[in-house]
Amino acid sequence: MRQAGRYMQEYQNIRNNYDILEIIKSPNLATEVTLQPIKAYELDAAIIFADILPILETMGLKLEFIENEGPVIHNPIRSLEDAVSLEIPEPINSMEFTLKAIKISRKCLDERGIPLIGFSGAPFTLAYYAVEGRANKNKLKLKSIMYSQPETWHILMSKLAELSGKYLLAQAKAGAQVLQVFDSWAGDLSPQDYREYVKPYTQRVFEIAKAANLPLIHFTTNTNGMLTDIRDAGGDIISVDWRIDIDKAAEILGDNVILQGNLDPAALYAPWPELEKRTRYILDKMMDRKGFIFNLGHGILKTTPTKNVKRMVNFIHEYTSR
Ligand code: 1CP
Repeated sequence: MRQAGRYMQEYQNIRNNYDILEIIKSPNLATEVTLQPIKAYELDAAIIFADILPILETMGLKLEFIENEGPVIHNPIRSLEDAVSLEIPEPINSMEFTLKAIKISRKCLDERGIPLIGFSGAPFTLAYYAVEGRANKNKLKLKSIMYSQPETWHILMSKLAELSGKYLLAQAKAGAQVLQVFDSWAGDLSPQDYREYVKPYTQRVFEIAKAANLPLIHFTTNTNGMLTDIRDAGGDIISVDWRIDIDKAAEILGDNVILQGNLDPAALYAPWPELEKRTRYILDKMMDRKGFIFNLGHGILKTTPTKNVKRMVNFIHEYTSR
């Protein structure tokens, strides 16, 4: 997830000639990058090469990815008027580039029997970028709107929820076979703030996306103190980070959801016996759990040694087919 290709030489080669938005907005390049990890490793699914942030551009926000800094919004949301002025155009038109990339990628993936994951940001994580404008760990601008401008918050979060839900449906229509909702920063909230200010809007996204009749994945990090709230916000599959034992998460979440996770991305830097031990630890605990999806607990890191990725993926296949 995220930066799936960023640690790969094949991706760097393309990035030397294009910036990230150019790749995302070219369906052919986006398809090529989507396929890179599939060609390199025996993975069970592909994720469309896109980002959670371009949808904000369609609402009227000015997005730029700055080298060595990250995403910047040049006209962030700070007032009621700003939130009111946000547009909700039909993603079928406004996100046509990613929808085309999904269509083209599906053709190549079908030959290999590999399913394609589409995705969108959850309202809170999108609001973080829309309001702060640039990275800000404390999220003080975001939280002060949340606490003290209820109308601005409601309008902003409602619009993001509608758009995110519609975008997921558009991706399903274009050919995505699984839909993943990224709420990467939900864990920066207290559980009671999550329930009061965020959960209803995430629920709305899942409610809209349900019409696609596809498996829905709910991804968060740092939310182990509020896993049941995350589960109740929606999703057939709950993604779990490495800050909790996976069997403990399973116990908390109960039998009605599927789990995804939960390797620490840093484990891919460990010598093979250490990486194998950590991989096996998760698999042994989850071997009998229906539908379990082995994954990293967050995005793969930029300097990850690719030989370890390959060895781990092969090991998982061998170990689970015995
Ligand atoms: O080439 C580059 O500049 C690398 C950076 C990069 C990449 C490869 C960004 C910038 N986005 C992406 C693609 C991307 N983003 C995918 C594609 C599919 C894949 O290959 O995995 C996906 C699923 C995302 C999702 C995404 N973008 C999330 C949610 C998941 C997560 O990792 O938490 C978030 C929060 C973003 C925002 C984003 N995009 C890029 C950056 C540097 C950031 C900010 C991250 C941050 O604030 O820490």
